[in-house]
Amino acid sequence: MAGLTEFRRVAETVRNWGRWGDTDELGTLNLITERKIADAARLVRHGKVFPLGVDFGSSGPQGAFQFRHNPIHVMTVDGGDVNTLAHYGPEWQRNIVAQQLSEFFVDNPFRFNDDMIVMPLQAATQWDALSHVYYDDQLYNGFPAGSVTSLGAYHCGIDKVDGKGITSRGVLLDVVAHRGADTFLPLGTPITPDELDEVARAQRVTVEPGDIVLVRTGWWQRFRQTGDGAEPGAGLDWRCASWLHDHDVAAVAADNLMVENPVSGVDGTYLPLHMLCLRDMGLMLGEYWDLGALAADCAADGIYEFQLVAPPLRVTGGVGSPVNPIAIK
Ligand code: UVW
Repeated sequence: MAGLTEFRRVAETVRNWGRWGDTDELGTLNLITERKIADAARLVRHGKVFPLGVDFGSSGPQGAFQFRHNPIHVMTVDGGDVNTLAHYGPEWQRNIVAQQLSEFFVDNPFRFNDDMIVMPLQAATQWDALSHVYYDDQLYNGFPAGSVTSLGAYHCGIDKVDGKGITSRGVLLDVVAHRGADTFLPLGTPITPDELDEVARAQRVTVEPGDIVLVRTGWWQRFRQTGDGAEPGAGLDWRCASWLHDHDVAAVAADNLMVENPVSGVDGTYLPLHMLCLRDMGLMLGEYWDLGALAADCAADGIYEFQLVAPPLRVTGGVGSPVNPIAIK
């Protein structure tokens, strides 16, 4: 097991601070050029669409940790209110909303339904913004960690990446299929840089600068069977940060809860890959992406590259965002 000294040595080698200027907040999304986006669009040959987002609902993967819960979805108005608010609201409720609704519904055929959702931005399929994780009191590009306040992320928030789309060439690396595992990689053997190269070679696909790499571990399919959101499965070893850096990857996403291996490979710290990717490289992580249907199609036609379109919500100062990514072949 490596120690913090080794971790800090690797951090020096992958750090992209200043690479795109001192005020940059896009990080490796800068590697997605206009040419890259146009080339990615040409990968669409059949018009096959694969939504990679999971359901945002009460049976999602959260619950194991007290600081994250599944989305709470509440109706705030429904057309059935005509039977209550319109007839009883004004008499017994002082609530101005009820009065307004009753005015809508009385002597009027128009009906409507409204709802709201309360949830952590990290509840289900998501992007981690560059401000999600930091160490030594600094965010990506040296911005002070203190610039994330109770008002949100002043630097490196998810709203800062809006100009990039996010869209590029996507490449699927189906590690679970490559290992010949049944449906899921249990915790034990993390995915190494060499293994990523092996999978790419076996799938006859090359990872190129500006790509968004999707890594399939089978975790999401396993969760669908067991409902156990706390089950750890194998993820990327922390040294994959160097692989992502060497290949000039723009972003990486996986079908599991944290992209990286839940057991830290660095003694004395938790989530070293998060720290290297988000804070040192400026490389966003995507979690809980459902890669099952896409993987089946890639296995069938042998084509593991596609156009990927995955824009985050413009949550002002958000340190992450829900997303429903779309792969198109
Ligand atoms: C943390 O890094 C704390 O969470 P996540 O795995 O959701 O990015």
